[in-house]
Amino acid sequence: MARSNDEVAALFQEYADLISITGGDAFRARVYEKAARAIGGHHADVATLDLKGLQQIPGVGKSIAEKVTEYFGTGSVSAVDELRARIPAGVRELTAIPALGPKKALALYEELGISSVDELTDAIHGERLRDLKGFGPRTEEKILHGIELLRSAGDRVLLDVATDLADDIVAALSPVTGCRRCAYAGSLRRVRETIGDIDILAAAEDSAPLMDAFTELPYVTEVIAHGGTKTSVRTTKGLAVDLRVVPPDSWGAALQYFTGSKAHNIRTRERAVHQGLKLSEYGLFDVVSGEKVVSETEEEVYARLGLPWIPPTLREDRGEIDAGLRGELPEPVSEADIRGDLHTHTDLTDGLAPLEEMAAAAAERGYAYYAITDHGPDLAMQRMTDERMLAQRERVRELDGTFRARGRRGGMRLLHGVELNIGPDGSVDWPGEFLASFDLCVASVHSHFNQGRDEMTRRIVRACENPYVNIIGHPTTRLIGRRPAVDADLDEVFAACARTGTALEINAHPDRLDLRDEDILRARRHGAKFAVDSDAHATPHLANMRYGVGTAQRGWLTKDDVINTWTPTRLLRFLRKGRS
Ligand code: DGT
Ligand code: CA
Ligand code: CA
Ligand code: ZN
Repeated sequence: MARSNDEVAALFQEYADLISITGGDAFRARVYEKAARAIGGHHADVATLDLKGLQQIPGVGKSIAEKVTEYFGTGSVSAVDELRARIPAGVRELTAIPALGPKKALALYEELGISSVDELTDAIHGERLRDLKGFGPRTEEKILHGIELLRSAGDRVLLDVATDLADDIVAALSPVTGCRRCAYAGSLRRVRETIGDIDILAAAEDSAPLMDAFTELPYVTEVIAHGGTKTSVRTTKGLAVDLRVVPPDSWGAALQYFTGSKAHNIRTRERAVHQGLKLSEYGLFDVVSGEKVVSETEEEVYARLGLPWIPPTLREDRGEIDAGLRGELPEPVSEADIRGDLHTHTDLTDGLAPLEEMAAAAAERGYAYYAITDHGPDLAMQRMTDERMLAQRERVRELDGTFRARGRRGGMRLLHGVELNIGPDGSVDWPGEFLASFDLCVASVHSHFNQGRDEMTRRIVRACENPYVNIIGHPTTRLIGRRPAVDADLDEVFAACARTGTALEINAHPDRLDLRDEDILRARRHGAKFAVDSDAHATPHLANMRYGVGTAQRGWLTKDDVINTWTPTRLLRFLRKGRS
């Protein structure tokens, strides 16, 4: 995905927030919010578009297009800067707290002079919010909880932000003179859901040209340390990046070491010690003679320790060493195994692109099948009706098989599905007769997030027991760093999924990654099946699949566990869910 699109999207989102905070026109704020979403989801790099091209993007008029060209011309937008100057940065930080919108943030600043998260915490503990209109004890509790969520995310960034940046850096450093190899390691290579810092590794005889090129990258804002083996910088988004350069014959040992995790490394080092060896980032050495045994490839390092090569996504000390020794490591599902996407939207509801564009982009990815699952009518703001749904179905049937999937014989199969809303009692939008005509139904919780544990458990289990519900969408509804998971007895839900033939979604959106790795491991023990879905609302989102697959790997899933790696015949049998 183009980084410039993300940058401009973030800028307009900020502008929308600033308009709201400064008491500006709510309609105007919404216009910029919409434009931010449309630009973030646009398929072409907005940095390459002229005024006319920009105005082809839905929701982008002349004045917004001009701000985009101003941004790429001068590096900033004066209208945004003006509003920024009127509001202390701390107040904008306040709006990042879940449960605290721009209006409330402004009230706190104007009435109580609060301009930082710390000041807000103090004010709540001092019960100074009580007298403000709209701030009861319940709001206080919610805000404190929101602050906690924000803090637990700490300075970590979401997976897509770090991945985009790391891909760019590797691409920029690889052609540098003398660079023999370059890749990212650390938590990013292990595909953790959030990333503390990016660890780039390069192999070269002489590190100087690489270190210099690294510090000169355009998005580097600060050089924290500049050395011969390691250089650390900070980038525009505040994210820190380490570059380590090792001699080419240490590549494998260094990659193994800096990929981690720390806990996995402690285990591998123990294995080495047992065999009279010492493992470091420079290689595997004989303790007695001090001689280097192996170091060039990761495979060699693991092999000398009596282990098969262990996929980075499994290196968390969750039993991978023992499984490796027993020859029982799973072969993790890979992105190449994925044959289709089973949860996606179009502009019939809250997606940005029409059906034809979404399907064409899916075929471009080489999918054998692809499901359209727009929102059901119970999500009232989407204004879905039976007629609209059936009209979409007709179009899906017409287009079925007409998109040629890249690298495949025959056309891509289009499935017509729906994303149902699991109501507070576990019922869904339509009765069985209507649901029976869909190829598949995803069902998700979109409301009443605060139900008690028993009620929430019963609610989701009841959805599983619905013979037409095939996939539970984003099962815990968490948003990383913003909204906690719902409170439910997940073991009971997982058992119900396994029992009823309902798949659990691994929602690949980097804000969600839901289920998360640990829950996947648990669900797998119950014998449940999974669907790795993008939940795309725009064509570029289809590529988020990689994060879902990484998360599935972290949950030790093989392709047999994931229904959208299956042949169409096997998938369709599963979707019938024992119905006649
Ligand atoms: P992060 O950055 O918090 O998302 O997580 P990591 O895993 O990328 O951690 P980081 O950046 O501190 O270090 C990168 C890798 O380097 C880590 O996964 C394992 C290795 N490493 C770092 N410090 C140590 C250490 O003290 N002992 C061992 N055995 N390995 C270390
Ligand atoms: Ca790291
Ligand atoms: Ca690091
Ligand atoms: Zn959805």
